[in-house]
Parts: sequence; structure tokens; C-alpha cells
Amino acid sequence: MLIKRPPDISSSEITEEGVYHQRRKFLQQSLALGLGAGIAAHLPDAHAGYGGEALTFTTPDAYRLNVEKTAYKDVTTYNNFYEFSTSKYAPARKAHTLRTRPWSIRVEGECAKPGVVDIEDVLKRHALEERIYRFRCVEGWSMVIPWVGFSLSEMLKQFEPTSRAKYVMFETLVDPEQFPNQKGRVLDWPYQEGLRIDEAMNPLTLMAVGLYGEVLPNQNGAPIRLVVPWKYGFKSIKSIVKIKFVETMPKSTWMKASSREYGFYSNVNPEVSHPRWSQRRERRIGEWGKRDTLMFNGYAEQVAHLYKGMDLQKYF
Ligand SMILES: Nc1nc2c(c(=O)[nH]1)N[C@H]1C(S)=C(S)[C@@H](COP(=O)(O)O)O[C@H]1N2
Ligand SMILES: [Mo]
Repeated sequence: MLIKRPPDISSSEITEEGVYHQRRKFLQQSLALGLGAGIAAHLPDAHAGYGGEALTFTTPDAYRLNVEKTAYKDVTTYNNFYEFSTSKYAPARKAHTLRTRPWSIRVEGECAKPGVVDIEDVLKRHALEERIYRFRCVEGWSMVIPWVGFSLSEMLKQFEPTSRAKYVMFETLVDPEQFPNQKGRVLDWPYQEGLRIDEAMNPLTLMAVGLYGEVLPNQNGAPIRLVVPWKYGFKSIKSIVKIKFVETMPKSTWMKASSREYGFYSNVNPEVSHPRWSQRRERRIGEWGKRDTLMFNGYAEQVAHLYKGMDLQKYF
């Protein structure tokens, strides 16, 4: 069961601006409907009210990024999800064909306890946290998104990876009935991604099941997707059905599509340009100008040590 958490009344952050307007709008609409008295008790809490099922979670201070969040509407209508379309505006319209229940994830490979886990059990097992992460696409746009989820490491540990588990591979569901664009061959399905085991075990690496306090909209990768905030958006694979511990570096879908353009690491790095897009600057969706892209997308303190001594021009 997913229950709404108690109202969050931290009001000091500029990020609460949008919420304030949302609450005021709700209040005005309610008054217009003549609901009047007792309305205060029914105000949506700081993160609910977008129409999805509300989640219960805590908001650790460590992940309260004090920058303005990208509007919910932009986060949920400007999406890369090639299983639906190569157009960024189409997934929001088309994603209703994805059925997110029942849903399970097969975990296999180099681990002592492989198995199939049901999404409901995953949700019961892991306490959810809200984490506001910068999210940057290789194409040069970025967003700030309040995700809800748990550290991937918490989930992986339970399968007891062996010492041969040097990498982790992820796969998205294949079902052309639910993902109409899988009838074509724009990418080599299933969509696959990979992380080195220490990247996968870094606490920042998130298994997201929600955003803005509610379950993930289908177009954002429901029911469960990866979010790796120091890597370009395409590493954050959606609608995951398989996780495999492997000994050798897996090839991601994008490496297979163009190994010249997409490397395994894909760390956000203003110094290393993509053949078609400079990575020096980025446009935050909803803003006019461009801002400088930060090393590791602003997460250097947490992850730079993972790449110590590596030539990041070579291992891009
Ligand atoms: N299965 C799957 N996962 C995917 C993609 C995709 O096409 N299919 N696109 C990737 C890219 S390029 C980006 S930028 C992000 C977009 O996530 P968002 O729509 O939640 O912003 O998802 C990534 N994960
Ligand atoms: Mo992307």
C-alpha cells in the first residue's frame, strides 16, 4: 500500500516556490467549487497533487539540492524513451500502453542468490527517499528532478554478488505490444545499460520508483528505473526487467549504436566533447540562457575517486 506522507512544511527553500503556487491554485479552485470550510485540512502536501498515486518517503537532508526544480510538466512531457518514439514529446502521449503491474525483475549472473523479485516486494523491502538530483542529457539540456527511490546498492546486496561480479548489466522490457516503437529497429532491443560494480554500489546510484512525490509516470520509466546523476541521461535506463552481474564490461545499447559517440562510462564531463555536442554548457529546461556544466554534473565530491588515475578522454 502506498500512503501519502505527512505534509512537509520546510518552507525555507526556493525550491518550494512552485509548490506554494500549486497549493494556492488548489485553494482557489476549491473555493471556486464552494468547498470553503475545512479546506486547510485537505490541502495537498508539498509533493502530491499531480494526479498520480502518492508515495510514502523521507527526505534526507543530504539530498535536498537547494536549486530550483524543473517544472513537473516539463519533467513529464519532454522525455527520451525510444521504445515509444524518438520524439521527446511523444512518450507522454503514448506511454499509456505500458502495463506496470504485474512487474518483476530477474536478477542473475555472478551472485550467490539469483532470483526473480516482484515489484511489490521490492517496494515493501526498501524505504523510499526523496532525492533532488541534477539530470543532464548528452544533447545539452538538463533538469533538476525530485526523484523518489532507494540506493541500488541496497537491492543488489541481497543477491550476494560474488567476487567475479565486476560489472552490472540492466535491461528494459521487450514487448512491442506495450512499446510500439519496438516494432521498428531504431535501436537494438532490449535497451541495455551497464555500470562498473563500484559505480552501481555508490550510494548516489538510485533505483527510482517515483518523482515529485508520486509513482513514476510511464514515460519516465515506470515502474522502476535507474538514475545515475553524474552520468549522461541515457545511462539511466527505464522500465527495468533484468539485472545481471557479469565479469566483463557489458556493451550498452548506445555503444552498439555508435561506439565512436558513446562510451561505457559516459560521465558528465565539460572537458570531453561528444562529436556532435560540446559538453561545456547546458540549457536547464525552463531557463533562457545556458549555464556551465559541472564536472561529474556537480557530484565530483561523491564520485571523482571512482575514476582516480583514469584517462577520462580515453574512457569517455
Ligand atoms: N529503456 C530506455 N531507457 C532510457 C531511454 C530510452 O530510450 N529507453 N532514454 C534515455 C535517455 S537518452 C534519457 S535523457 C533519459 C530520459 O529520462 P526522462 O524521460 O525521465 O527525463 O532516459 C534514458 N533511459
Ligand atoms: Mo539523453
